[in-house]
Amino acid sequence: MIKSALQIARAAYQPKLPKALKGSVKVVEGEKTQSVADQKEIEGLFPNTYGMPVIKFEKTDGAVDFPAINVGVILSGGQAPGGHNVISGLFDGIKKLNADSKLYGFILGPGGLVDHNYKELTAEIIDDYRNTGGFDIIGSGRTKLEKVDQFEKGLEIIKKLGIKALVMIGGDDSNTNACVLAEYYAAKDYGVQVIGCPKTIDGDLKNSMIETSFGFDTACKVYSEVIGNIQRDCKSAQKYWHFIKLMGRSASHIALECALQTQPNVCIVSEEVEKKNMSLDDVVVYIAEIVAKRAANGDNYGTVLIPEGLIEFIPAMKNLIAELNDFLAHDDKFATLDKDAQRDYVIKNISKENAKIYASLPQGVARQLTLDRDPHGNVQVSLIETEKLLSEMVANKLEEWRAEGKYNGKFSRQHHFFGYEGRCAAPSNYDADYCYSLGYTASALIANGKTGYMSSVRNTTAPAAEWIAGGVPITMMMNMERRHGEMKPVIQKALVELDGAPFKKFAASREDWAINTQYIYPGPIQYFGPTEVCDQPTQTLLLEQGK
Ligand code: FBP
Repeated sequence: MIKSALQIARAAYQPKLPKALKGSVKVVEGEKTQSVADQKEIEGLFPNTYGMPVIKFEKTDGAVDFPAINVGVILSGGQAPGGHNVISGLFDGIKKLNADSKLYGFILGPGGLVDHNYKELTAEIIDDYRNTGGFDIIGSGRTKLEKVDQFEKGLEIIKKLGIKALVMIGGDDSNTNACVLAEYYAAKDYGVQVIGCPKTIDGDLKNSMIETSFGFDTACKVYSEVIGNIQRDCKSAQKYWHFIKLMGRSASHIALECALQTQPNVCIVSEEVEKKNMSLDDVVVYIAEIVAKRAANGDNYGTVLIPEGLIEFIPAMKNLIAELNDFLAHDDKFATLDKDAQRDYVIKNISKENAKIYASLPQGVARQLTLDRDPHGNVQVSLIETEKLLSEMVANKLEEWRAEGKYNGKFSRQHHFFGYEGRCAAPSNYDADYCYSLGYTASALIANGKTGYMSSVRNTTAPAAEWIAGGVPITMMMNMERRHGEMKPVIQKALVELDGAPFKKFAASREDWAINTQYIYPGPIQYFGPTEVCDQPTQTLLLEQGK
């Protein structure tokens, strides 16, 4: 591997650990737990892993003799900065227990377990990946581990390699599957433990016990750096409006965090759009009014942040997408028509209400809604260029207002999408420390015989020495939700809370940011330097913790 100068220097960084993990640990058990909702159903589905207590680790004196253990690790779903540090923390943790312990990585995600595709992660390999971004040490994948034959196939290789515990590093769905697997292996008495680790840049896997998912910090810092740079360019030239779409799937945590870090002129929060039952036109009018007000002050420039999942949160668009999914799934004629005929055909064959919305959409977006579909036949919402959709509709609205004499400005547009460039960045100090601690904690959970737990590290806005390491039963985070037409137990996704401190801070400032240019330029992530520059957690976390 050819290494950059930063990679070489950064390899020497020793991630910080909570005080409790620095020597031998003892388990302190809390109260027994319940699932967040649907307690009866979840308890019935997880009789062996339901109701376990939250646990935390405390330092204890004296070394404990521990036999060598073999552990398997899987990276699941989208990349998030810090995954390599979870693995290095886990590696160091099991080696500390016994130098003969071994770590096996399953290749390209959960599929690697089922297909028996693995490699042993030796000290030499681990050292090459410490404090680096990416998941390329073993690769990741989106295969869902949910069927009994997959669990049994996995067990064959687990037995062959003498693996005592599996660590699943993933988002809400992967950790749901980890919990189902833990329950299955416990029910069968196979003697295999399963531990989860909270990963996703989207920031939507969090609750009272999991403060944040790893990768959110670094990804938001990368996006905020570039948004800040664009804002400075924008203010210097004073000639463009920049429409910036941000990754994050459904929840708007990334857009909100970037807004708090950079103070753009506009940031749309999908959860608010849904709550206020806003139409697409309402969103367009909201942005156009800010453009017009700024133009009246001579400011024909600005920035607009748009969360990736917005379209699905606009109730009318949601209905349109649902009808299109259904209509196109049962139609044979659409695919045989040419482009223009396809648009007319859809307009004639869907409900009047939805046809009106469909007809009002720019050609390109209307086309994306009917063409780009996933293997289940659903619209791939993340491929819809919402930033272009909104900017085009705002331009049309402003032209209407110009004709009515209500607007007299210039509106030149630029478009951006920030997503993949943030997912594999070298982890910030926060993520490097947090991930290493999560991995190390996973090793302590394994050593203490736990299964069906998610590794948890809390109090992370305090110095790392004061962080609280422990485990949370995954069943505690579950509720029943309809998936593919069936009620299933799943980890509840955390959306932006409109009565939460981060949104409230944003809502209280946004009018000022809209009209009085108040841009902040966060600059690039710093890995070396003063702690107030290098070790800041996200604004979201600080505000949530009242700091
Ligand atoms: P995870 O939920 O698996 O962490 O993935 C997050 C994410 O980056 C989303 O923000 C985005 O919508 C999606 O993955 C993109 O997926 P893909 O990498 O398959 O294009």
